[in-house]
Amino acid sequence: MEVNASQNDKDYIAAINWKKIEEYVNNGGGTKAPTKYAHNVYKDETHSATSTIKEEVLIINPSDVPGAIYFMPTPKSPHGCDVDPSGEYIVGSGKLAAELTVHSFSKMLKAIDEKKFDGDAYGIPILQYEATLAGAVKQPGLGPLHTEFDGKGNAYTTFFISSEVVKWKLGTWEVIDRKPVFYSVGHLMIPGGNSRKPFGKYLVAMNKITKDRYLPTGPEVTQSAQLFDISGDKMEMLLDFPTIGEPHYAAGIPANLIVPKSKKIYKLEENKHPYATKSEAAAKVVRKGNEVHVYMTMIRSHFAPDNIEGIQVGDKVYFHVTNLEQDYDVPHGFAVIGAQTSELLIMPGQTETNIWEPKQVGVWPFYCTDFCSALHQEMQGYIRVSPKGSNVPLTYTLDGDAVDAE
Ligand SMILES: [Cu+2]
Repeated sequence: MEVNASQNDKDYIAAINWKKIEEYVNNGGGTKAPTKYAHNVYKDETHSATSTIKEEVLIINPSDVPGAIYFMPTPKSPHGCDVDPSGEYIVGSGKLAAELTVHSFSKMLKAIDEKKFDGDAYGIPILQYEATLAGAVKQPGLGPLHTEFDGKGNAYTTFFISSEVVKWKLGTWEVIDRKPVFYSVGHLMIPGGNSRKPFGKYLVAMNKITKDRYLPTGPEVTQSAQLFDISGDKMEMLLDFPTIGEPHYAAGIPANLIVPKSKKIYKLEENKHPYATKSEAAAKVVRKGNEVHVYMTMIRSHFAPDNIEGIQVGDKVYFHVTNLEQDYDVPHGFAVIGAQTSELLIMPGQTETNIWEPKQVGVWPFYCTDFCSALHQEMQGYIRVSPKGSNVPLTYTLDGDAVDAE
């Protein structure tokens, strides 16, 4: 696919007028095709998601919607396609091109208006190359991939092959600065750098290949990122650090936009999870055929109930666990030895459910998996699993007192 993608002198950037497509759909356009996909919706108040399986999808053939899509020819396998904060410049990084091609939004609209076409592809009109061209950055580097902007008229493009970030000026297309990175940079991130109002003080280069930079800890070594100060004319590297992966189109914003909106706890009185247990006194164990529902609470540093008997091999045990803490940064974890599901990490005021199907007779511990207090290691309980058909009654302890199950 890559070979086919890179063999032409020019490929296309597609300009899509989604409003035309919306209008077409609202007027009954498109064809429905059978499919199967899950539509998942998470609800904050129940701390859980519902899945609806949808069996139909609407398909739009763009050549049926006049004016919806135009192709802009762009040299040599464009990779990134980034629009500057003003909305005027569209940077198409031809991975194999000697120049960095920049299209003009206003020239594109004019070319559409004047029907400056150069044939079509797949029924989509191709705009004349010269008619949309804003300019080109000459010999910027090798292998341009992605561009972000500082909001002060400058663009920063990553070059995968020559391993560098290049700063250049919008409109004059001159290269202002270049800094080597270690190595093979893909995406980059300026906080707000792909928005209309960048916070253009810092830039993070995300590098795919590190080779000799860090300890050889396995067949794959860690990837790397580099933080630059871009407030001056020249970029200055502040920090070079190992990282995992190269997040695609990572975005950043100043911390003060996040801090006041950060969630501290889930309020217990707002918890509408159908299996929530809002006090230790309400904790209980209920059998329904071979299903056992354990309504459990957790608070520093114990579970309620904490000792359960009368579970049988072949039962399906649902632990509906509510964290009763109403204090910031006090999650508790829940795991059972022998469970084949993953553990739970439950935030203050939240309810989550874990399913356990005991396969063997014995006494099985369950325990908190998130260090919560000096007594964290003591935050545990036990479940006695009896053979299938056993007459051991279903009982449990609450605060040391034995209780018979419902
Ligand atoms: Cu805990």
